[in-house]
Amino acid sequence: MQTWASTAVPRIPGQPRPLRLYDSASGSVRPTAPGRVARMYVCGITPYDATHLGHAATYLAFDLIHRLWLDAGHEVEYVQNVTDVDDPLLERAERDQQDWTVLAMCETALFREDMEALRVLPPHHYVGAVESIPSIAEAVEKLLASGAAYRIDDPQYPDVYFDHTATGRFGYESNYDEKTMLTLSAERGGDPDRPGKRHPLDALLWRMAREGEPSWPSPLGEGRPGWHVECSVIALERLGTGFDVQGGGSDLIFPHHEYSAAHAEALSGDYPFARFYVHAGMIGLDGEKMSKSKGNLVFVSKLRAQGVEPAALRLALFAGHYRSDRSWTQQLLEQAQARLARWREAVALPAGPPAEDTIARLRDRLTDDLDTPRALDVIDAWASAALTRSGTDTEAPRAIREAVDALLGVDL
Ligand code: 5CA
Ligand code: ZN
Repeated sequence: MQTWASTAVPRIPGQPRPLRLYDSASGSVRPTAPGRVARMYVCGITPYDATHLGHAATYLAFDLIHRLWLDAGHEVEYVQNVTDVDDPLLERAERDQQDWTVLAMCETALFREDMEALRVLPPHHYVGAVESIPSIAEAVEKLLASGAAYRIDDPQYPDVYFDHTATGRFGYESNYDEKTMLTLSAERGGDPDRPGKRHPLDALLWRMAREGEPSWPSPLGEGRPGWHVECSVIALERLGTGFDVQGGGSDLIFPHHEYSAAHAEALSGDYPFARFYVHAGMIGLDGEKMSKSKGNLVFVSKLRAQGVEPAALRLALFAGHYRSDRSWTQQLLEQAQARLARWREAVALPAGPPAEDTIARLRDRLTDDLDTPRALDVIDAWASAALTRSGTDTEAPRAIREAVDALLGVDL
């Protein structure tokens, strides 16, 4: 699929730091240790509605990882998918009497525009589920052949399911107990109670064609793929196993990332699928998670149309830690706009305090599990000092502007 346009990232002086991140599987903050090429997969959107601030916050968190690896001298190979066929998309198209392919195309185009406006560095491979169907069907055949998958006991729809015990490691990514897994599975697109499965935790790999649903011919029989295997196959094909970061929002910890890892590990015989499983907290509005199903959404495109600067959205979302669940408020936006104005005023001065220490501290805080609230404080302190005319370094304003651009993606 077509991706979106990139912005240039300035190189900044000084000593980069290794990036430390919280990994859901080990439950600890550890240093990432990519090779020359850092490899990242971030789960993309299901394009049935416009990009809301929750999506934006999640992709901005992974944009920081991208930028910090670039700063540390790595090349970054970044893959993102688009779930351009799945139940929620088909249900929305049906509700609105719209062609599901047109809905997916329009919402994906709007997402690209929003990401570009937010200066999110684009993935190198932007891959749709539909275009991946032949590879997914091949992978499901392989899982059937190895005994990691089976046909459900249902003569009308003999769908293919994954035996969740196939790798012997199921549960290592989320660390949830079985009761929690069953509850979350029922809430998040799974079907624990479907009759004919060997175990309630076995997950759908291939859904045989139903009347009125899109389907594709395959050696498995006409049908369409399950959700988790889409990401396993797209990631394995582009990045192989043992890549550095698998990412998404915390609602993907289970079931999605648990099954994506299990499917991929059963397919490849290799472990781990990803070295880090990184999850961003949920953005809410008025105390509830912002989600398409609840309809309490604040759209990036609407804010942009109202004249809100994407740079202010970045600063507003970075004012909280990426892992914490947090609420969007008008006040958060106003504080970010004021901060942006202050920073701009400071970097427009002919001189300021030296930038080296500030840049070193900015790196320290960002590489400490993306501690953006404390990173913003560092720039606030420099800006305050500059605005009280306490510095004489004529190079400093440009150096700060470039560091804020490279590491935070904020254009001053
Ligand atoms: N297509 C799948 C992933 S393969 C999917 O979850 N799509 S999505 O459109 O529902 O979500 C896209 C990304 O935004 C996911 O990483 C999801 O975890 C994240 N996300 C969704 N809602 C929120 C929210 N309220 N706050 C933060 N992130 C969110
Ligand atoms: Zn995914």
